Amino acid sequence: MKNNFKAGFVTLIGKPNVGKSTLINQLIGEKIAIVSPRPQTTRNIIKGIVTFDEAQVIFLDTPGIISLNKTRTLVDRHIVREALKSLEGTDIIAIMVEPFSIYEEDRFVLQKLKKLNKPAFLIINKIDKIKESQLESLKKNYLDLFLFDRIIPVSAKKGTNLSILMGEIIQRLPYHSIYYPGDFTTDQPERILVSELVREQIFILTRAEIPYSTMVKVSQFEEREEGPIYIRVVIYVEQKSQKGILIGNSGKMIKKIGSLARKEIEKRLGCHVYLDLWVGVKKNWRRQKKSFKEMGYTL
Ligand SMILES: Nc1nc2c(ncn2[C@@H]2O[C@H](COP(=O)(O)OP(=O)(O)OP(=O)(O)O)[C@@H](O)[C@H]2O)c(=O)[nH]1
Ligand SMILES: [Mg+2]
Repeated sequence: MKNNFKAGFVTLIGKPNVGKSTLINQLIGEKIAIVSPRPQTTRNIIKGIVTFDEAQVIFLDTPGIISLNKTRTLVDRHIVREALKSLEGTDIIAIMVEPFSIYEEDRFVLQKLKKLNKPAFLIINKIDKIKESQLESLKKNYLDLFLFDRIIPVSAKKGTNLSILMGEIIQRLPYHSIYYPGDFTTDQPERILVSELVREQIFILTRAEIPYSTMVKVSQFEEREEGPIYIRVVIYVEQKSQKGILIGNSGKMIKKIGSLARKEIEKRLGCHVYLDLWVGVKKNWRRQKKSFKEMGYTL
């Protein structure tokens, strides 16, 4: 390894639904983080790793930030606190925003940033949805609020300006030896990837409180000598009434979740999978402290 190698951590933070996970997937070139049109899809901090000849960038995808007094449950509050904490140990902070307006949550994140003395990038995402002329005033308004190192407009979905973004990040990284083996793309074990891909379909297909009330766990993962991998997944909801909704009329909803999730899981694992979905009730898990650990947070 050359001794002018650069390596470091970049935390991607911002309000829910701005496209953080979409960007991470694009930059890594693999789907490691789930994406949905609903806010607060991401629940855990996920590492996405890209390695070049001269640098390694470790991206941290974080759950969307809302101000703490707007969080509705203990679990929501914990998730936001953890996301904010992840700003401390990182080399570069990248705030992602939408190009339409400056929202209350964006200001809340900026306030937190002011307390940390770190290089900060502003990533304006979804520029495919606005006219270029609208960008200049938005950039100026953001610069009035904070002295960003760089402001980079992108479209994570369309891939616009992503190589420019990556170049700027590498330029700003410290000299450091490599952290992870070059072929690593994420720190998530297969079981977690699988449960996340099931959760993604729930976020896409169900409504109202259902996606937020579900916790997904892989209870069995068996590679057999012949035939597909057997994966048993339990989806927990908070109330008995939600169980019926998730299963749907004659099991229609759960079948749909299962077949779409299976396709994504097979793509990710590169082999055939038998996906066995079960639904259980964990009463009011979002209001209990013991849920943090079950969701993968260390206390
Ligand atoms: N038009 C457009 N839509 C985008 C772009 N990037 C992401 N989206 C969409 O925005 C929605 C939210 O994307 P996510 O990547 O899940 O957003 P997130 O910031 O990770 O959201 P949380 O995990 O809830 O904080 C999805 O429907 C994406 O398809 C973009 O560049 N242009
Ligand atoms: Mg996300």
